[in-house]
Amino acid sequence: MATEEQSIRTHLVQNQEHGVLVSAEGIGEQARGVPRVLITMGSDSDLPLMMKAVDTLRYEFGVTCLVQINSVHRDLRSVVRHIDNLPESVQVVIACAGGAAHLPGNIADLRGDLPVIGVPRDLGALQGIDALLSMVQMPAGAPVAVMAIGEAGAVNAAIHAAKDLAIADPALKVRLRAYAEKRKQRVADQNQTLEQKLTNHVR
Ligand code: RP5
Repeated sequence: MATEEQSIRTHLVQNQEHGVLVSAEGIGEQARGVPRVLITMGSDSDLPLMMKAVDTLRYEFGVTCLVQINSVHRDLRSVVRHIDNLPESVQVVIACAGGAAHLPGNIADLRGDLPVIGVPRDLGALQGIDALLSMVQMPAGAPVAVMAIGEAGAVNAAIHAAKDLAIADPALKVRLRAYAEKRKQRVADQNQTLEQKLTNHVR
């Protein structure tokens, strides 16, 4: 296993065409582990949004990712090459795009063996409605699990990917439960300060 991990890492670090490795420890050579999730997007203009998914996976769940730009409208052939040659360790794909967002659906067709989660970007005249509908209306046979438009979608894509991995990873299940507990705590905290907020309210 150590040798297999080493060969995946060496391949990725030496060949940026295959994406950039990201983990809680760092980026590229500083990253640790093998990538379990591919986070891909049509343009690096999608990156600020998709950092929500990257950071949720690496910091909340300790999942190492491969991050890669793939444009089906600007360089379709390289998308096919990349997606056909993903490291074996990648078990889930998160794909973001805005506008006529064909990337997740195309990946779902190319990789019948991997779950694909789509994140529609809030962009342009239609503010993500176009991307949402492009992703969600897949024909039977090539499903894309489509998240909400924008930031909530990017975070939820990471949680969904962690849940997919947790099916065969009890330690990840523990981290998912801890994450859910933190959300509950937020409600309890808000109730604690509620009386003060009501008192401060000026009519
Ligand atoms: C899509 O077009 C990308 O995913 C991005 O959301 C959008 C705009 O791309 P840029 O023009 O900013 O590169 O394919």
